[in-house]
Amino acid sequence: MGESHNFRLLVIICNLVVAMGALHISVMVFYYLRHSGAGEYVWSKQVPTASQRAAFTTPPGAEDVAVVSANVTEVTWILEKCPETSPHLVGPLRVEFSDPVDLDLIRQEPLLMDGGHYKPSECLSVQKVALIIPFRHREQHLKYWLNYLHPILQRQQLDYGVYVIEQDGEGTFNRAKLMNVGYAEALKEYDYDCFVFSDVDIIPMDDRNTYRCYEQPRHLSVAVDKFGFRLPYAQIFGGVTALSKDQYLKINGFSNNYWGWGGEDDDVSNRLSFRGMSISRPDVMTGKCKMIRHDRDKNNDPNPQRFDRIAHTRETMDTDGINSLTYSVVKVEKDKLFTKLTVDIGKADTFTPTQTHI
Ligand code: UDH
Ligand code: MN
Repeated sequence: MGESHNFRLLVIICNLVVAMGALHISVMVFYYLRHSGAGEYVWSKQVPTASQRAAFTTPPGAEDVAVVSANVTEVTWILEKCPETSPHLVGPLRVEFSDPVDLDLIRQEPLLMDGGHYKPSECLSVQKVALIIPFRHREQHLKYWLNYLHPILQRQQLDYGVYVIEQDGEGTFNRAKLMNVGYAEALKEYDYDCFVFSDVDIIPMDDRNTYRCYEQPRHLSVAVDKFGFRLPYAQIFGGVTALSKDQYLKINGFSNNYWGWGGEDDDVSNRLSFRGMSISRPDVMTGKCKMIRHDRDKNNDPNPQRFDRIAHTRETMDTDGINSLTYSVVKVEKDKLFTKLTVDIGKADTFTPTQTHI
């Protein structure tokens, strides 16, 4: 009698322990989900359906939510779209080029993937942004760019990839053609819907200047220290700009024919107005930027043809652009902080393509 009483007591205690364990786990799961960033979750034991999976690959904007499945646990939840304004922004930033740079510190960000790719885990980015940097012999500038921009882009909750497009050889530099190459190569890797083209030496001084695309093509570097923190002229579209895939294709990308310094940015500005688009900009406080001081580069002297070329954008833009781009990739380097493509873009007029794109 006493023994069976003890046994029943033991069973009750065991059940209690199991019940408390279960309660503990449920509470932990509940709080884990509550605090992992997204607001609302649907908890289910099912793997996603085909249409739910399709929702995940649908371009941002087309769907309100995407379904992400964790295969291991077969748990499905709904990850909400990132908010219009990221809660991580801090506003004005200290940008000093005399400060030491420690890129290994930047490389430690756990969500950063090889090739300079990142996407937030807490929400679904509204756009997939490729950052394209035309480049040659500016190693020190690139270090500053990476040091400042990665943390900013992460605070902006962007799904992004960094592409450094290096012109091979010592021929005359062609900034706009390198940007076309960046567009084409980035799209081979990922379904980007927004392209931010940035000089390697321009750093934003406020993280509210979001490096994404807008209703109209965006000029982001509106108040550069070099120009006294104001726009030098109304139609300027150089430095840092953002175009959605649609906006870029509407203007047939950029001209491939501006060799040497100058004019290619005004040509883009012409293309935009000929296709009925306008330039959008942040306000001058948000749009403050610093440019690293530098001398004129070798093999990038002012292009004497530039005035003549920008006078003829309307006639040339349909046949000179992404639809006529030729180049070949000479080398690919994957760093944790960027993908660097060294490309042969030929030289003015006499180029014989070894690879044709589009
Ligand atoms: N770029 C390179 N390597 C080059 C030339 C240009 O990487 O040899 C890229 C780089 O991303 C740079 C961008 O092209 O930021 C634009 O070139 P830039 O910086 O020369 O253009 P900017 O408008 O004109 O700064 C500077 C003219 C030099 C003025 C010198 C007087 N102090
Ligand atoms: Mn510069």
